[in-house]
Amino acid sequence: MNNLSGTGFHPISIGDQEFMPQQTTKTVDWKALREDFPILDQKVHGQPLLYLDNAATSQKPRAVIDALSRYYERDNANVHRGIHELSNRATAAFEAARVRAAKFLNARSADEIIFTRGTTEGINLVAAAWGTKFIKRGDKILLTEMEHHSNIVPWQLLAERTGAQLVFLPIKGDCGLLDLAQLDAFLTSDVKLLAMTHISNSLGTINPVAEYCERARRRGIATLIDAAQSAGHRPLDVQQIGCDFLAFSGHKMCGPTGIGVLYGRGEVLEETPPYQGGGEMILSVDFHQSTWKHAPHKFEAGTPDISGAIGLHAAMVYLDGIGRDRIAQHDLELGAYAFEKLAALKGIRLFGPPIGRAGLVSFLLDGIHAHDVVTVADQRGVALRGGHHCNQPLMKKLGVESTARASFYFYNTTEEIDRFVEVVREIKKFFGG
Ligand code: 7TS
Repeated sequence: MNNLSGTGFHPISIGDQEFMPQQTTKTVDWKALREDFPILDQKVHGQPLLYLDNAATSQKPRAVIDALSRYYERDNANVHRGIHELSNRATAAFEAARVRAAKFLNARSADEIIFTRGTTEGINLVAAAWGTKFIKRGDKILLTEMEHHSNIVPWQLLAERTGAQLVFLPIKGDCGLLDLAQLDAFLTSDVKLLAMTHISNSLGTINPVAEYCERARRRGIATLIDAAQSAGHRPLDVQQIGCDFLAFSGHKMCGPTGIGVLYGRGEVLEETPPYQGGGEMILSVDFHQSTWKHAPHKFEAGTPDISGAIGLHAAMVYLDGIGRDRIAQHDLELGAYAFEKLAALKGIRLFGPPIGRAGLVSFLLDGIHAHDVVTVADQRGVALRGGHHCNQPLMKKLGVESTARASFYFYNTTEEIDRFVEVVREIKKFFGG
């Protein structure tokens, strides 16, 4: 189904079978992989593009772009409805993506995979459907201080509706680590849910989520993992993590925008009511009442993002062709390299852990606004991000309004980080620092 072209490590698909090419070397030629990403080969403001905004969204390899155009050129039809050839093809491809997502997460069944628009919708689905049934007045929802707005605001809305209360696990200073030793004290009997991020998009902290889930589970507390920043960056195994829910976005891991996955443990999904009502999710409809399909279809009302799921399938195959363990190692190396190079500069404040960090760095230059850093960097062809990164409460805790952030993916190289650090040096000079 996915005839992947380009360089690097690619599984070859024949029919719906995947074959991994024999890898003769343990190392990946990261530079060669860049050729799979047409967008990287361009100039911005007269300089070669240096794309360091991968935490916001990643670039797309040819394999994903081709899967999308192939679908629209040959197979486009609505799913689960027709009995004509194109509809059957579209349905088979859409459901094959679900099976592949289950394999990607090591879920027990494809029925545990719900297609969403992304992480944000996945978390909103849990808050609206599961939360409305299971969270009551006086219950507590435990979050952390490093959560993205999409793992705060849905719980605030739920708390407003139900009279529940939000509690936040604190982070320690600029190094941005949680204290696992503190967790037990927070897991009181009124806590019904622990919802936390795997990797912080501002700090680069990697949380040991399996240990958090294990302690919560021992007390009968439900768990949700925000895997927006981790799904495309490291192997994920929902059974090993032991969570009830896990959400991620396709667009941050080489897939298209508009598609994401919510994993829900089978038993939990069965007792969770529907999210939205409409076509596709029902067994039967009468004028005054309806019955629902089983999970996952009861959570997927309306025409889904069919091409998005197909593009996401190609992205998962592509990433596993490289090896998510290798990508994680490359992330660690790039993160450590960038942190060390920046730490050697004077007048810079760095956020997040010095070691064991994800492939991103957040920083502030003394006396220079993060937006000015990003604007000048852009003039030199370097795409950074400046702002609160949808982490306003975290920024408040750190005592800042914003940070500048460089976030890497596997197609970034240490040479690019050298160029980025050189640009940061120039910016300091430009502003008289
Ligand atoms: N959770 C985390 C940890 C994130 O980093 C993001 C997006 C989301 C949830 C939401 O993902 P979405 O795909 O549903 O929007 N983070 C960022 C970022 O750091 N810069 O832009 C978006």
